[in-house]
Amino acid sequence: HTEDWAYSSDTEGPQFWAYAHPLCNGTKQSPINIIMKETIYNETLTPLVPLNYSTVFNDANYYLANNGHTVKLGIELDTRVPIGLLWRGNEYHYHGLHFHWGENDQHGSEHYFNNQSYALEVHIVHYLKDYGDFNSALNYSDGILVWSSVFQTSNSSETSNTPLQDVFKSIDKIINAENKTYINPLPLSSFVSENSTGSYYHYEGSLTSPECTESVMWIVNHKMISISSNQLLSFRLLKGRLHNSSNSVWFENLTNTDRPTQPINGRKVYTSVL
Ligand code: B30
Ligand code: ZN
Repeated sequence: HTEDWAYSSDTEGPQFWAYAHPLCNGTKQSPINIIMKETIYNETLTPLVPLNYSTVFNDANYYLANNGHTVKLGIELDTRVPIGLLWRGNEYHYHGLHFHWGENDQHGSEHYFNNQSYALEVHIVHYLKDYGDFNSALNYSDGILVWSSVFQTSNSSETSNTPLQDVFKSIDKIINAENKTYINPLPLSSFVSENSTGSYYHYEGSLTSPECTESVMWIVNHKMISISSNQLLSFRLLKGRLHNSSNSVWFENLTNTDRPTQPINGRKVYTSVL
C-alpha cells in the first residue's frame, strides 16, 4: 500500500500528518513528556502478568523486518498459544514489537522523562483479546495496550546488552525498506528490564504514527534498559522509503523515528511507583 507520511521535516513530516490523517490532531495523542513528580499514584495499577513472555518458541520463525518506518520483530507461530499480558482483569494478545531511535544517544525515545529524551524505545504492541484482532481493537478506546521500555546508553565499561546482541547485529541485514531476515528465537522478556512488571506509568493515548488512533492504554516502564552506544549504530544506517520530488529521487534515512511529544490536554498520568 502507499505510505504518505514520514519522520523527516519535509511536507510529509509530523507537522503535516493531520492533513491526510485527521485523527493526528486529536486531544489524546501520544507520545508525551512524563513529568514524574506530577504523576498520580494509583493502587489499581497492579503488576502486569506476562503470558509466555519468557518462553522461547524454537519451532517458530522469528524475523526482523524494515517496513520503511521502523524495525519490526515478528513471530511466525502456527500453534495458537497465547503470548501477551493480563492487566486489570483483561487479557491482551501480542501483535508485534518495534523500535524508535535517534541520530545520537541523547535522542530517539518517543516518551520523555522529565523533559529528557533517551536513545531508544521499544513498543510491544497488544490488543484486547475480546475484540478479536488488532484492527477491530482500534475502534475502542481501550483496544490496544502498548508496553514500552526506554533504553539508556551508558559509556561505563561497555554495558552491551547481551540478550539483545543477536537482534541488534541482524539489523545490518535489513538496511533497505521491505528487507526481512530471520533471527534466533529469543524470549520477549528480553525487551523489558528484570522485575519491572510492577513499576510503570500509565495514561490513555494514541498510536504514535498515522492513523494516530486514540485507542491505546500506554504502559511505560519506570526502569530503563541499558545498551551500549555501539549497539545503536546499525539503527542509524537504515534506509526508509523512496522519496520522489520534482527534481530528485532518494531513499529517506531512517533515523529520528520519534514523533514529537504531544499536548497532555488535562490528561492524568498515573504511576504504580510509590
Ligand atoms: S505505536 O506503538 O504507537 N508506535 C501501529 C502500531 C503501533 C504504533 C503505531 C502504529 C500500526 O500498526 N499502525 C498501522 C500501520 N499501518 C498498516 C501497516 O501495516 O503498514 C497503516 C499505515 O501505515 O498507515 Cu503502514
Ligand atoms: Zn511505536
